[in-house]
Amino acid sequence: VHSSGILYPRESESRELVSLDGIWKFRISTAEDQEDGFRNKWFSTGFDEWIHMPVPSSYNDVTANSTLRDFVGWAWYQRSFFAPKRWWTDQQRVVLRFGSVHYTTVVWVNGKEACVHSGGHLPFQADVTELLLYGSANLLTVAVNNTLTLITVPQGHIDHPNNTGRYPPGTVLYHHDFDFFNYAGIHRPVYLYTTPQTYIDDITVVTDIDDDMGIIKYKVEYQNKYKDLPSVPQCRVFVLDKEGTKLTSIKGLVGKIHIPKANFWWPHLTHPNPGYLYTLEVHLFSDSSEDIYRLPVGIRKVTWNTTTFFINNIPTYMRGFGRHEDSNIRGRGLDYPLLVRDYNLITWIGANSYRTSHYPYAEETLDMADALGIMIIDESPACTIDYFTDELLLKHKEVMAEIIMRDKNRPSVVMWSLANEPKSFKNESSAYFSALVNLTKSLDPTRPVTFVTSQYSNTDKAVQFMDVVCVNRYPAWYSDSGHTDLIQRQVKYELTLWHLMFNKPVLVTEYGAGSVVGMHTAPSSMWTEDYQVVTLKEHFKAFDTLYQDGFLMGEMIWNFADFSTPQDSYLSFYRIYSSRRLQEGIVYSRRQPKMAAHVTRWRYWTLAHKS
Ligand code: GCB
Repeated sequence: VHSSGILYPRESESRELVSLDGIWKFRISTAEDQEDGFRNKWFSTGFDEWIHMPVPSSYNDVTANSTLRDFVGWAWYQRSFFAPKRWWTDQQRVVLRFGSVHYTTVVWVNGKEACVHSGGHLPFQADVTELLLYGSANLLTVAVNNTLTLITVPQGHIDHPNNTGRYPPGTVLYHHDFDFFNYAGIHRPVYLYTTPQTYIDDITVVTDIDDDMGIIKYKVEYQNKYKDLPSVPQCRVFVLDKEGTKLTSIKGLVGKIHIPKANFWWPHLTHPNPGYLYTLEVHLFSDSSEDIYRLPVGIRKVTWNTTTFFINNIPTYMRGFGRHEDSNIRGRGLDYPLLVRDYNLITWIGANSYRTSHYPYAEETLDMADALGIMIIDESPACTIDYFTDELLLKHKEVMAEIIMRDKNRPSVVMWSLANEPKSFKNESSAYFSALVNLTKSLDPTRPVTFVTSQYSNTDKAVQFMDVVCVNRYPAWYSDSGHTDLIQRQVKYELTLWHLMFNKPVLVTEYGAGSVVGMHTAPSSMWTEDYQVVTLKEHFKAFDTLYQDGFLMGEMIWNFADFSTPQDSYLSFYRIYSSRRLQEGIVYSRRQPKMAAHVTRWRYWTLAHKS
């Protein structure tokens, strides 16, 4: 659990920011000797052999080599950089921050260990002030291991088969139960940034509305690098509107600001000006310095009852998707053109929401959701938990604390999802999820908490603790394949049962069918675009009747775009395209629409105009 904040690095009058993204040196450990890099101290000697590797990116798909695509173990990155002398003379604190590295990471600066982190989708940082050489070159080394075990989040399995007739000695078979490729590497931006020695460590904002008044409650936490502050620093906080005009200011590390006739944060297509963001400009004064940090703030209120979800007291129906951070070549690496293209497609289709299935997405990605008014269900990386142990629970709690620390201030984040499709028919899932909900609520009492189930209302042991029922269902695809004629009946029946059983709003977090772009038949048959369209349309009809019953909170198609699946998964023989790319998207991997995107667009814009 973070003992300190993890604010996004932003430059200001008191902070410098240097990007370390680019082409790094890269090599992997040999299959027979996973410890070679540690033993030979690659972190101080440098690499003798290496290839070029882009950062940020997954390393799996950038070469034409299956060894690297399918690699499991320690992979090594290295680069050098300069730290200006003035950072030292100005007594700056220097922090090295990674947006995310998948999964277990060790970082060295000039041969000395700077930090260790485990967990693939969240930021971490280290104070490197004392490790740097100022005014000369510094060597940065990152070792990353993508091995998943029963106590990582997500869980993975490694088999050591002992049948030497079929497998040579030493064979390692790697499996996981989740349905996406386990991309690895330095996935998000790497920054060096500076702060004064007394610095703003964290800001927490909770907003509320009262008639047309916006209310911002804030708390600023500070730290001093040397811990011996002579006096408590002074704090002054300004609120700026979208145009940058200062509206008001207030003194104190903790406070409550009132904005009369405020512009509230609204979702896409519910208001002429969705995603309105104010700026909270925080100034922290100590005896010798001033630190300044600007935080975007959207003023909105999230509430829910047993049937309905509200934004700013208005019933809000979610029209959206499940997604993946996935694309050709770069895998899960952050890519700005792709990011903007995806949002342009999402808003063109008329969606107002998506779930960050099945892990927390990049901060840069959520920044755009904040600014465009896209509601986010922020999901932890706990996909398909199979074995519920105390050790896993501990790690899972740590991950929830890290997600909330990172995303607590985002207006776009309207719900936390603890997990996707855990084996929640098992009795032990009950105590596990009850503990996790309690922790999440204690860290953030303002947002609903859920997890996404694939169970049935009479088999699930954990949905009872959640605020909202989120279910994944595949009628006419995984069950009663080919029978699109059964969809309406089955959807209505099952969703109604869920509501009757738990008396909570119901959100369909996955449904749909796979299709290969350009493949058509009449009548429609599985894997054609026609079949995908029929599947969606039958669901739309079912949702329309349920909508009138009043407990349906929204609909999310699986998936926004085609994504990669591994060849060694239990599902791989269902998967087309050398089992490598799952075709469930309504846009395909080059981010162009399939027929289903046009049909969804028609649906979502119609829904938006109805509400
Ligand atoms: C699910 C999973 C998702 C899969 C999808 C499928 O229920 O949550 O990760 O990709 O089904 O098609 O198997």
